[in-house]
Amino acid sequence: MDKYEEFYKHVQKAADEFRAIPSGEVIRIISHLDADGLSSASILVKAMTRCERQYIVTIVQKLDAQLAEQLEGENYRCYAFSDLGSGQFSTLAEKMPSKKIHIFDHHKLEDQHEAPNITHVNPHLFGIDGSKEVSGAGVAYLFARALDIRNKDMAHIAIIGAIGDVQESDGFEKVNTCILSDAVESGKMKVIPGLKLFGAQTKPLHKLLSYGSEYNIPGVTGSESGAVQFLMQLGIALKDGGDWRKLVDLSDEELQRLVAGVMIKRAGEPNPQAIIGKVYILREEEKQSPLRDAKEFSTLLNACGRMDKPMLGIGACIGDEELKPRAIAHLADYKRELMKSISWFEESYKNGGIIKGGNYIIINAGENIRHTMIGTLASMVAKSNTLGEGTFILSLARMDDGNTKASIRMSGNGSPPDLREVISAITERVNGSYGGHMGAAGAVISTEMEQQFIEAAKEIFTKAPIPETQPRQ
Ligand SMILES: [Mn+2]
Repeated sequence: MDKYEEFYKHVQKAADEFRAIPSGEVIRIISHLDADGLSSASILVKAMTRCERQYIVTIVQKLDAQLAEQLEGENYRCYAFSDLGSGQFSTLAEKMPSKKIHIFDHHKLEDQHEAPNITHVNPHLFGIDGSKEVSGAGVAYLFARALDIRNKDMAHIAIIGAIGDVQESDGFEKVNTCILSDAVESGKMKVIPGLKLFGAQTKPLHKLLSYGSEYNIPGVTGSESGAVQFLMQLGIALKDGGDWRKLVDLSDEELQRLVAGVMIKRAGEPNPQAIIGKVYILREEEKQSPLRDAKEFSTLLNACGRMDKPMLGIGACIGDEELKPRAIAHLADYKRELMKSISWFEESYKNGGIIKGGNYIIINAGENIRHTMIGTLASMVAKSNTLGEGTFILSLARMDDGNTKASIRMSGNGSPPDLREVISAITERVNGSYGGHMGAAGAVISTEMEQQFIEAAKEIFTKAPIPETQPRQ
Protein backbone atom coordinates (compact mmCIF):
# COMPACT_ATOMS: atom_id res chain seq x y z
CA MET A 1 0.00 0.00 0.00
CA ASP A 2 1.51 3.39 -0.87
CA LYS A 3 1.44 6.38 1.46
CA TYR A 4 -1.62 7.86 -0.24
CA GLU A 5 -3.68 4.70 0.13
CA GLU A 6 -2.62 4.53 3.76
CA PHE A 7 -3.64 8.13 4.31
CA TYR A 8 -7.05 7.64 2.67
CA LYS A 9 -7.61 4.49 4.72
CA HIS A 10 -6.78 6.45 7.87
CA VAL A 11 -9.30 9.15 6.85
CA GLN A 12 -11.93 6.42 6.39
CA LYS A 13 -11.17 5.13 9.89
CA ALA A 14 -11.55 8.65 11.31
CA ALA A 15 -14.96 8.90 9.61
CA ASP A 16 -15.99 5.56 11.11
CA GLU A 17 -14.97 6.74 14.57
CA PHE A 18 -16.91 9.94 14.03
CA ARG A 19 -20.05 7.99 13.09
CA ALA A 20 -19.82 6.18 16.40
CA ILE A 21 -20.40 9.46 18.28
CA PRO A 22 -23.97 9.40 19.66
CA SER A 23 -26.25 11.49 17.44
CA GLY A 24 -27.36 13.73 20.32
CA GLU A 25 -23.88 15.15 20.91
CA VAL A 26 -23.23 18.70 19.75
CA ILE A 27 -20.10 18.91 17.60
CA ARG A 28 -17.95 21.84 18.62
CA ILE A 29 -16.01 23.02 15.55
CA ILE A 30 -12.92 25.20 16.08
CA SER A 31 -11.15 26.53 13.00
CA HIS A 32 -8.53 29.02 11.90
CA LEU A 33 -9.49 32.47 10.59
CA ASP A 34 -7.65 32.49 7.26
CA ALA A 35 -9.15 31.45 3.92
CA ASP A 36 -8.16 27.83 4.41
CA GLY A 37 -9.54 27.78 7.95
CA LEU A 38 -12.88 29.24 6.88
CA SER A 39 -13.07 26.82 3.94
CA SER A 40 -12.39 23.94 6.36
CA ALA A 41 -15.07 25.12 8.77
CA SER A 42 -17.58 25.53 5.92
CA ILE A 43 -17.01 21.97 4.76
CA LEU A 44 -17.48 20.62 8.28
CA VAL A 45 -20.60 22.76 8.82
CA LYS A 46 -22.21 21.48 5.64
CA ALA A 47 -21.23 17.91 6.40
CA MET A 48 -22.74 18.19 9.90
CA THR A 49 -25.95 19.61 8.47
CA ARG A 50 -26.11 16.77 5.99
CA CYS A 51 -25.76 14.07 8.66
CA GLU A 52 -28.23 15.96 10.85
CA ARG A 53 -25.87 16.69 13.68
CA GLN A 54 -25.93 19.81 15.78
CA TYR A 55 -22.81 21.92 15.77
CA ILE A 56 -21.36 25.20 17.05
CA VAL A 57 -18.51 26.91 15.18
CA THR A 58 -15.85 29.19 16.62
CA ILE A 59 -13.17 30.82 14.48
CA VAL A 60 -9.90 31.70 16.18
CA GLN A 61 -6.60 33.28 15.19
CA LYS A 62 -4.59 31.00 17.39
CA LEU A 63 -5.01 27.94 19.52
CA ASP A 64 -3.11 28.01 22.80
CA ALA A 65 -3.19 26.58 26.30
CA GLN A 66 -5.59 29.25 27.50
CA LEU A 67 -8.15 28.46 24.81
CA ALA A 68 -7.73 24.72 25.36
CA GLU A 69 -8.42 25.17 29.09
CA GLN A 70 -11.48 27.22 28.31
CA LEU A 71 -12.79 24.56 25.91
CA GLU A 72 -12.13 21.85 28.49
CA GLY A 73 -14.42 23.76 30.85
CA GLU A 74 -17.36 23.76 28.42
CA ASN A 75 -20.24 21.32 28.61
CA TYR A 76 -19.69 19.77 25.18
CA ARG A 77 -18.00 16.42 24.73
CA CYS A 78 -16.96 16.33 21.06
CA TYR A 79 -14.54 18.72 19.37
CA ALA A 80 -13.41 19.01 15.75
CA PHE A 81 -10.38 21.21 15.08
CA SER A 82 -9.67 22.15 11.48
CA ASP A 83 -6.64 23.85 9.93
CA LEU A 84 -5.10 23.90 13.39
CA GLY A 85 -4.43 21.43 16.19
CA SER A 86 -1.43 19.47 14.93
CA GLY A 87 0.99 22.20 15.97
CA GLN A 88 -0.62 22.33 19.44
CA PHE A 89 -1.17 18.60 19.84
CA SER A 90 0.58 18.21 23.19
CA THR A 91 -1.36 21.19 24.57
CA LEU A 92 -4.68 19.65 23.50
CA ALA A 93 -3.67 16.26 24.89
CA GLU A 94 -2.70 17.81 28.20
CA LYS A 95 -5.45 20.40 28.63
CA MET A 96 -8.47 18.61 27.14
CA PRO A 97 -8.24 15.04 28.47
CA SER A 98 -12.00 14.64 28.99
CA LYS A 99 -13.04 15.45 25.41
CA LYS A 100 -13.37 13.35 22.27
CA ILE A 101 -11.29 15.26 19.71
CA HIS A 102 -10.92 15.06 15.94
CA ILE A 103 -8.12 17.07 14.33
CA PHE A 104 -8.17 17.81 10.59
CA ASP A 105 -4.96 19.63 9.87
CA HIS A 106 -2.03 19.86 7.47
CA HIS A 107 0.47 21.80 9.56
CA LYS A 108 3.72 20.27 10.70
CA LEU A 109 3.53 17.74 13.52
CA GLU A 110 4.84 18.11 17.02
CA ASP A 111 6.89 15.30 18.56
CA GLN A 112 3.71 14.15 20.25
CA HIS A 113 1.02 13.29 17.71
CA GLU A 114 -0.94 10.51 19.39
CA ALA A 115 -3.31 10.48 22.34
CA PRO A 116 -6.08 8.04 23.32
CA ASN A 117 -8.87 10.65 23.07
CA ILE A 118 -7.67 12.29 19.84
CA THR A 119 -8.31 11.13 16.28
CA HIS A 120 -5.54 12.85 14.37
CA VAL A 121 -5.90 13.30 10.60
CA ASN A 122 -2.82 14.91 9.02
CA PRO A 123 -0.99 13.98 5.80
CA HIS A 124 2.41 14.42 7.49
CA LEU A 125 1.64 11.28 9.55
CA PHE A 126 2.06 9.37 6.27
CA GLY A 127 5.00 11.26 4.88
CA ILE A 128 2.81 13.42 2.61
CA ASP A 129 3.88 17.06 2.51
CA GLY A 130 0.96 19.01 3.93
CA SER A 131 2.46 22.36 3.06
CA LYS A 132 2.14 21.64 -0.68
CA GLU A 133 -0.06 18.65 -1.36
CA VAL A 134 -3.21 19.32 0.64
CA SER A 135 -4.69 22.12 2.74
CA GLY A 136 -6.67 22.05 5.97
CA ALA A 137 -9.83 22.35 3.87
CA GLY A 138 -8.59 19.44 1.76
CA VAL A 139 -8.20 17.25 4.85
CA ALA A 140 -11.65 18.30 6.11
CA TYR A 141 -13.03 17.54 2.65
CA LEU A 142 -11.51 14.05 2.50
CA PHE A 143 -13.06 13.35 5.89
CA ALA A 144 -16.46 14.72 4.79
CA ARG A 145 -16.36 12.62 1.63
CA ALA A 146 -15.51 9.52 3.66
CA LEU A 147 -18.46 10.32 5.91
CA ASP A 148 -20.95 10.65 3.05
CA ILE A 149 -20.16 10.45 -0.64
CA ARG A 150 -22.71 13.21 -1.34
CA ASN A 151 -20.20 15.60 0.27
CA LYS A 152 -18.27 15.35 -2.97
CA ASP A 153 -20.22 18.47 -3.94
CA MET A 154 -17.89 20.45 -1.62
CA ALA A 155 -14.61 19.68 -3.37
CA HIS A 156 -14.50 23.20 -4.84
CA ILE A 157 -14.44 24.67 -1.31
CA ALA A 158 -11.34 22.60 -0.56
CA ILE A 159 -9.73 24.02 -3.70
CA ILE A 160 -10.48 27.57 -2.50
CA GLY A 161 -8.74 26.67 0.78
CA ALA A 162 -5.71 25.25 -1.04
CA ILE A 163 -5.44 28.40 -3.17
CA GLY A 164 -5.70 30.50 0.00
CA ASP A 165 -2.71 28.60 1.41
CA VAL A 166 -0.74 29.20 -1.82
CA GLN A 167 -0.65 25.54 -2.83
CA GLU A 168 -1.46 26.30 -6.45
CA SER A 169 1.25 27.09 -8.94
CA ASP A 170 0.43 26.11 -12.51
CA GLY A 171 -1.77 23.37 -11.11
CA PHE A 172 -1.73 21.32 -7.95
CA GLU A 173 0.21 18.43 -6.48
CA LYS A 174 -1.11 14.98 -5.90
CA VAL A 175 -3.84 15.08 -3.22
CA ASN A 176 -5.14 18.49 -4.34
CA THR A 177 -5.23 17.26 -7.94
CA CYS A 178 -7.55 14.42 -6.90
CA ILE A 179 -9.77 16.90 -5.05
CA LEU A 180 -9.81 19.17 -8.10
CA SER A 181 -11.04 16.32 -10.28
CA ASP A 182 -13.88 15.77 -7.78
CA ALA A 183 -14.73 19.48 -8.09
CA VAL A 184 -14.76 19.29 -11.88
CA GLU A 185 -16.73 16.02 -11.88
CA SER A 186 -19.37 17.47 -9.58
CA GLY A 187 -19.89 20.28 -12.11
CA LYS A 188 -19.02 23.01 -9.60
CA MET A 189 -15.67 24.03 -11.06
CA LYS A 190 -13.97 24.40 -14.41
CA VAL A 191 -10.37 25.24 -15.22
CA ILE A 192 -9.57 27.58 -18.12
CA PRO A 193 -6.32 29.10 -19.38
CA GLY A 194 -5.85 32.75 -18.57
CA LEU A 195 -3.37 35.41 -17.63
CA LYS A 196 -1.92 35.28 -14.12
CA LEU A 197 -3.15 38.69 -13.17
CA PHE A 198 -5.10 39.39 -10.05
CA GLY A 199 -8.58 40.89 -10.51
CA ALA A 200 -9.77 39.26 -13.75
CA GLN A 201 -13.34 39.34 -12.45
CA THR A 202 -13.38 42.82 -11.05
CA LYS A 203 -10.79 45.23 -12.49
CA PRO A 204 -11.21 47.08 -15.81
CA LEU A 205 -9.01 45.37 -18.38
CA HIS A 206 -6.59 48.25 -19.01
CA LYS A 207 -6.07 48.69 -15.27
CA LEU A 208 -5.58 44.99 -14.75
CA LEU A 209 -2.85 44.92 -17.41
CA SER A 210 -1.07 48.07 -16.26
CA TYR A 211 -1.28 47.57 -12.48
CA GLY A 212 1.49 45.08 -12.74
CA SER A 213 2.23 41.90 -10.93
CA GLU A 214 5.27 39.74 -10.68
CA TYR A 215 5.16 39.37 -14.48
CA ASN A 216 6.36 42.28 -16.51
CA ILE A 217 4.64 43.20 -19.78
CA PRO A 218 7.06 45.70 -21.37
CA GLY A 219 5.34 48.91 -22.40
CA VAL A 220 2.16 47.98 -20.54
CA THR A 221 3.10 47.29 -16.91
CA GLY A 222 3.05 50.53 -15.01
CA SER A 223 1.45 52.52 -17.83
CA GLU A 224 -2.30 52.85 -18.14
CA SER A 225 -1.99 54.66 -21.46
CA GLY A 226 0.35 51.93 -22.68
CA ALA A 227 -2.28 49.36 -21.75
CA VAL A 228 -5.04 51.28 -23.54
CA GLN A 229 -2.93 51.55 -26.67
CA PHE A 230 -2.01 47.87 -26.54
CA LEU A 231 -5.67 46.83 -26.35
CA MET A 232 -6.57 49.14 -29.22
CA GLN A 233 -3.81 47.64 -31.37
CA LEU A 234 -5.23 44.19 -30.65
CA GLY A 235 -8.69 45.37 -31.64
CA ILE A 236 -10.11 44.66 -28.20
CA ALA A 237 -12.80 47.15 -27.18
CA LEU A 238 -12.23 48.78 -23.79
CA LYS A 239 -15.87 49.46 -23.09
CA ASP A 240 -19.13 47.70 -23.51
CA GLY A 241 -21.71 50.48 -23.70
CA GLY A 242 -20.76 52.66 -20.75
CA ASP A 243 -19.00 49.98 -18.72
CA TRP A 244 -15.33 49.13 -18.62
CA ARG A 245 -14.77 45.58 -19.78
CA LYS A 246 -12.98 43.07 -17.60
CA LEU A 247 -10.86 40.09 -18.50
CA VAL A 248 -13.81 37.77 -17.88
CA ASP A 249 -15.96 39.70 -20.37
CA LEU A 250 -13.72 38.79 -23.31
CA SER A 251 -14.87 36.19 -25.81
CA ASP A 252 -12.65 33.13 -26.15
CA GLU A 253 -11.35 34.51 -29.43
CA GLU A 254 -10.47 37.88 -27.85
CA LEU A 255 -8.78 36.15 -24.93
CA GLN A 256 -6.64 34.17 -27.38
CA ARG A 257 -5.67 37.35 -29.18
CA LEU A 258 -4.79 39.04 -25.89
CA VAL A 259 -2.68 36.10 -24.68
CA ALA A 260 -0.83 36.04 -28.02
CA GLY A 261 -0.27 39.83 -27.82
CA VAL A 262 1.08 39.56 -24.28
CA MET A 263 3.44 36.78 -25.39
CA ILE A 264 4.84 38.95 -28.16
CA LYS A 265 5.43 41.83 -25.73
CA ARG A 266 7.11 39.44 -23.32
CA ALA A 267 9.30 37.77 -25.99
CA GLY A 268 12.45 39.38 -24.57
CA GLU A 269 11.70 38.38 -20.97
CA PRO A 270 13.46 35.39 -19.37
CA ASN A 271 10.40 33.13 -19.31
CA PRO A 272 7.66 34.59 -21.53
CA GLN A 273 5.06 31.86 -20.87
CA ALA A 274 5.26 32.29 -17.11
CA ILE A 275 2.36 34.74 -17.20
CA ILE A 276 -0.06 32.14 -18.56
CA GLY A 277 -1.84 30.37 -15.78
CA LYS A 278 -4.89 28.43 -14.86
CA VAL A 279 -8.11 30.07 -13.80
CA TYR A 280 -10.38 28.14 -11.46
CA ILE A 281 -13.95 29.11 -12.21
CA LEU A 282 -16.84 28.43 -9.84
CA ARG A 283 -19.48 27.66 -12.41
CA GLU A 284 -22.51 28.30 -10.24
CA GLU A 285 -21.52 31.85 -9.29
CA GLU A 286 -22.69 34.78 -11.38
CA LYS A 287 -20.41 35.88 -14.18
CA GLN A 288 -19.13 39.13 -12.71
CA SER A 289 -19.20 38.18 -9.07
CA PRO A 290 -15.87 38.17 -7.19
CA LEU A 291 -16.96 34.71 -6.06
CA ARG A 292 -16.65 33.27 -9.56
CA ASP A 293 -12.85 33.09 -9.54
CA ALA A 294 -11.51 30.78 -6.81
CA LYS A 295 -8.55 33.12 -6.19
CA GLU A 296 -10.80 36.08 -5.54
CA PHE A 297 -13.06 33.88 -3.44
CA SER A 298 -10.11 33.03 -1.22
CA THR A 299 -9.27 36.74 -0.90
CA LEU A 300 -12.84 37.36 0.14
CA LEU A 301 -12.55 34.69 2.82
CA ASN A 302 -9.34 36.24 4.07
CA ALA A 303 -11.07 39.59 4.13
CA CYS A 304 -13.94 38.23 6.22
CA GLY A 305 -11.61 36.44 8.61
CA ARG A 306 -9.19 39.27 9.10
CA MET A 307 -11.85 41.93 9.52
CA ASP A 308 -13.68 40.06 12.27
CA LYS A 309 -16.54 38.77 10.12
CA PRO A 310 -15.68 35.08 9.66
CA MET A 311 -19.33 34.00 9.61
CA LEU A 312 -19.91 36.04 6.44
CA GLY A 313 -17.16 34.03 4.76
CA ILE A 314 -18.61 30.73 5.89
CA GLY A 315 -22.03 31.92 4.67
CA ALA A 316 -20.56 32.67 1.24
CA CYS A 317 -18.94 29.21 1.09
CA ILE A 318 -22.05 27.29 1.98
CA GLY A 319 -24.12 29.40 -0.43
CA ASP A 320 -26.26 31.33 2.06
CA GLU A 321 -28.09 33.80 -0.19
CA GLU A 322 -28.47 36.39 2.55
CA LEU A 323 -24.85 36.35 3.74
CA LYS A 324 -23.26 36.20 0.30
CA PRO A 325 -23.92 39.82 -0.77
CA ARG A 326 -22.82 41.03 2.66
CA ALA A 327 -19.55 39.13 2.28
CA ILE A 328 -19.00 40.74 -1.13
CA ALA A 329 -19.62 44.21 0.28
CA HIS A 330 -17.15 43.41 3.01
CA LEU A 331 -14.43 42.72 0.45
CA ALA A 332 -14.42 46.41 -0.46
CA ASP A 333 -13.86 47.39 3.20
CA TYR A 334 -10.98 44.99 3.40
CA LYS A 335 -9.33 46.33 0.26
CA ARG A 336 -9.61 49.84 1.66
CA GLU A 337 -8.00 48.75 4.95
CA LEU A 338 -5.25 46.99 3.02
CA MET A 339 -4.56 50.11 0.94
CA LYS A 340 -4.28 52.06 4.19
CA SER A 341 -1.75 49.55 5.54
CA ILE A 342 0.29 49.73 2.35
CA SER A 343 0.37 53.54 2.39
CA TRP A 344 1.42 53.49 6.03
CA PHE A 345 4.26 51.12 5.11
CA GLU A 346 5.37 53.17 2.10
CA GLU A 347 5.33 56.37 4.11
CA SER A 348 7.30 54.77 6.96
CA TYR A 349 9.75 53.18 4.53
CA LYS A 350 10.55 56.61 3.13
CA ASN A 351 10.88 58.49 6.41
CA GLY A 352 12.96 55.99 8.32
CA GLY A 353 10.19 54.25 10.30
CA ILE A 354 11.30 50.82 9.13
CA ILE A 355 14.36 49.01 10.51
CA LYS A 356 16.63 48.06 7.63
CA GLY A 357 19.61 45.69 7.64
CA GLY A 358 21.76 44.07 4.96
CA ASN A 359 19.40 41.14 4.35
CA TYR A 360 16.30 42.10 6.31
CA ILE A 361 13.71 44.72 7.10
CA ILE A 362 11.66 44.86 10.27
CA ILE A 363 8.29 46.57 10.19
CA ASN A 364 7.21 47.38 13.73
CA ALA A 365 3.70 48.69 13.09
CA GLY A 366 2.52 48.99 16.70
CA GLU A 367 -1.15 49.87 16.49
CA ASN A 368 -1.02 51.36 12.99
CA ILE A 369 -1.95 48.10 11.32
CA ARG A 370 -4.44 45.46 12.37
CA HIS A 371 -2.63 42.46 13.79
CA THR A 372 -4.75 40.23 11.57
CA MET A 373 -3.37 42.00 8.48
CA ILE A 374 0.30 42.17 9.34
CA GLY A 375 1.00 38.86 7.58
CA THR A 376 -0.80 39.99 4.44
CA LEU A 377 1.23 43.20 4.45
CA ALA A 378 4.49 41.23 4.79
CA SER A 379 3.42 39.00 1.86
CA MET A 380 2.65 42.01 -0.30
CA VAL A 381 5.97 43.64 0.50
CA ALA A 382 7.69 40.30 -0.29
CA LYS A 383 6.04 40.12 -3.71
CA SER A 384 6.56 43.77 -4.64
CA ASN A 385 9.83 44.78 -6.22
CA THR A 386 10.76 47.10 -3.33
CA LEU A 387 13.44 44.84 -1.85
CA GLY A 388 16.34 42.82 -3.12
CA GLU A 389 15.92 39.10 -3.70
CA GLY A 390 16.22 37.00 -0.52
CA THR A 391 15.46 39.75 2.02
CA PHE A 392 13.79 38.68 5.29
CA ILE A 393 10.66 40.64 6.05
CA LEU A 394 9.60 40.61 9.68
CA SER A 395 6.46 42.52 10.61
CA LEU A 396 4.94 43.16 14.03
CA ALA A 397 1.65 44.60 15.21
CA ARG A 398 0.00 44.81 18.61
CA MET A 399 -2.96 42.70 19.55
CA ASP A 400 -5.42 43.96 22.14
CA ASP A 401 -4.46 41.50 24.88
CA GLY A 402 -0.92 42.61 25.76
CA ASN A 403 0.56 40.44 23.02
CA THR A 404 2.21 41.26 19.72
CA LYS A 405 1.70 39.33 16.50
CA ALA A 406 4.71 38.84 14.22
CA SER A 407 4.91 37.52 10.67
CA ILE A 408 7.89 36.51 8.58
CA ARG A 409 8.31 36.24 4.80
CA MET A 410 11.14 36.41 2.28
CA SER A 411 11.21 38.50 -0.88
CA GLY A 412 11.70 37.19 -4.40
CA ASN A 413 11.28 33.85 -6.11
CA GLY A 414 14.27 31.98 -4.70
CA SER A 415 13.96 29.01 -2.37
CA PRO A 416 13.96 30.55 1.11
CA PRO A 417 15.20 28.78 4.20
CA ASP A 418 12.47 27.18 6.32
CA LEU A 419 10.93 30.35 7.77
CA ARG A 420 9.17 28.33 10.43
CA GLU A 421 12.58 27.35 11.78
CA VAL A 422 13.83 30.92 11.56
CA ILE A 423 10.87 32.29 13.53
CA SER A 424 11.14 29.49 16.06
CA ALA A 425 14.80 30.38 16.73
CA ILE A 426 13.86 34.03 17.28
CA THR A 427 10.75 33.30 19.33
CA GLU A 428 12.54 30.85 21.62
CA ARG A 429 14.58 33.75 23.02
CA VAL A 430 11.49 35.56 24.29
CA ASN A 431 9.25 32.67 25.27
CA GLY A 432 6.59 33.18 22.62
CA SER A 433 4.62 30.74 20.47
CA TYR A 434 5.05 30.28 16.73
CA GLY A 435 3.54 28.41 13.80
CA GLY A 436 2.99 28.45 10.06
CA HIS A 437 4.68 26.97 7.03
CA MET A 438 8.06 26.94 5.32
CA GLY A 439 7.35 29.99 3.19
CA ALA A 440 5.16 31.98 5.58
CA ALA A 441 5.32 31.79 9.35
CA GLY A 442 4.29 33.81 12.38
CA ALA A 443 4.60 34.17 16.12
CA VAL A 444 2.83 35.65 19.10
CA ILE A 445 4.96 37.23 21.82
CA SER A 446 4.35 39.36 24.86
CA THR A 447 4.38 43.05 23.86
CA GLU A 448 6.88 43.71 26.66
CA MET A 449 9.36 41.49 24.82
CA GLU A 450 9.12 43.33 21.48
CA GLN A 451 12.55 44.99 21.72
CA GLN A 452 14.31 41.77 22.71
CA PHE A 453 12.52 39.95 19.91
CA ILE A 454 13.67 42.53 17.37
CA GLU A 455 17.26 42.34 18.62
CA ALA A 456 17.21 38.53 18.45
CA ALA A 457 15.79 38.72 14.92
CA LYS A 458 18.56 41.07 13.74
CA GLU A 459 21.20 38.74 15.09
CA ILE A 460 19.66 35.61 13.55
CA PHE A 461 19.02 37.26 10.16
CA THR A 462 22.59 38.52 9.97
CA LYS A 463 23.94 35.02 10.59
CA ALA A 464 21.59 33.34 8.09
CA PRO A 465 23.18 31.74 5.00
CA ILE A 466 22.48 33.48 1.71
CA PRO A 467 19.60 31.62 0.05
CA GLU A 468 19.85 30.15 -3.43
CA THR A 469 18.10 32.43 -5.85
CA GLN A 470 16.48 31.95 -9.21
CA PRO A 471 16.29 34.70 -11.82
CA ARG A 472 13.06 36.67 -11.61
CA GLN A 473 10.55 35.77 -14.26
MN1 LIG B 1 -4.10 25.96 6.17
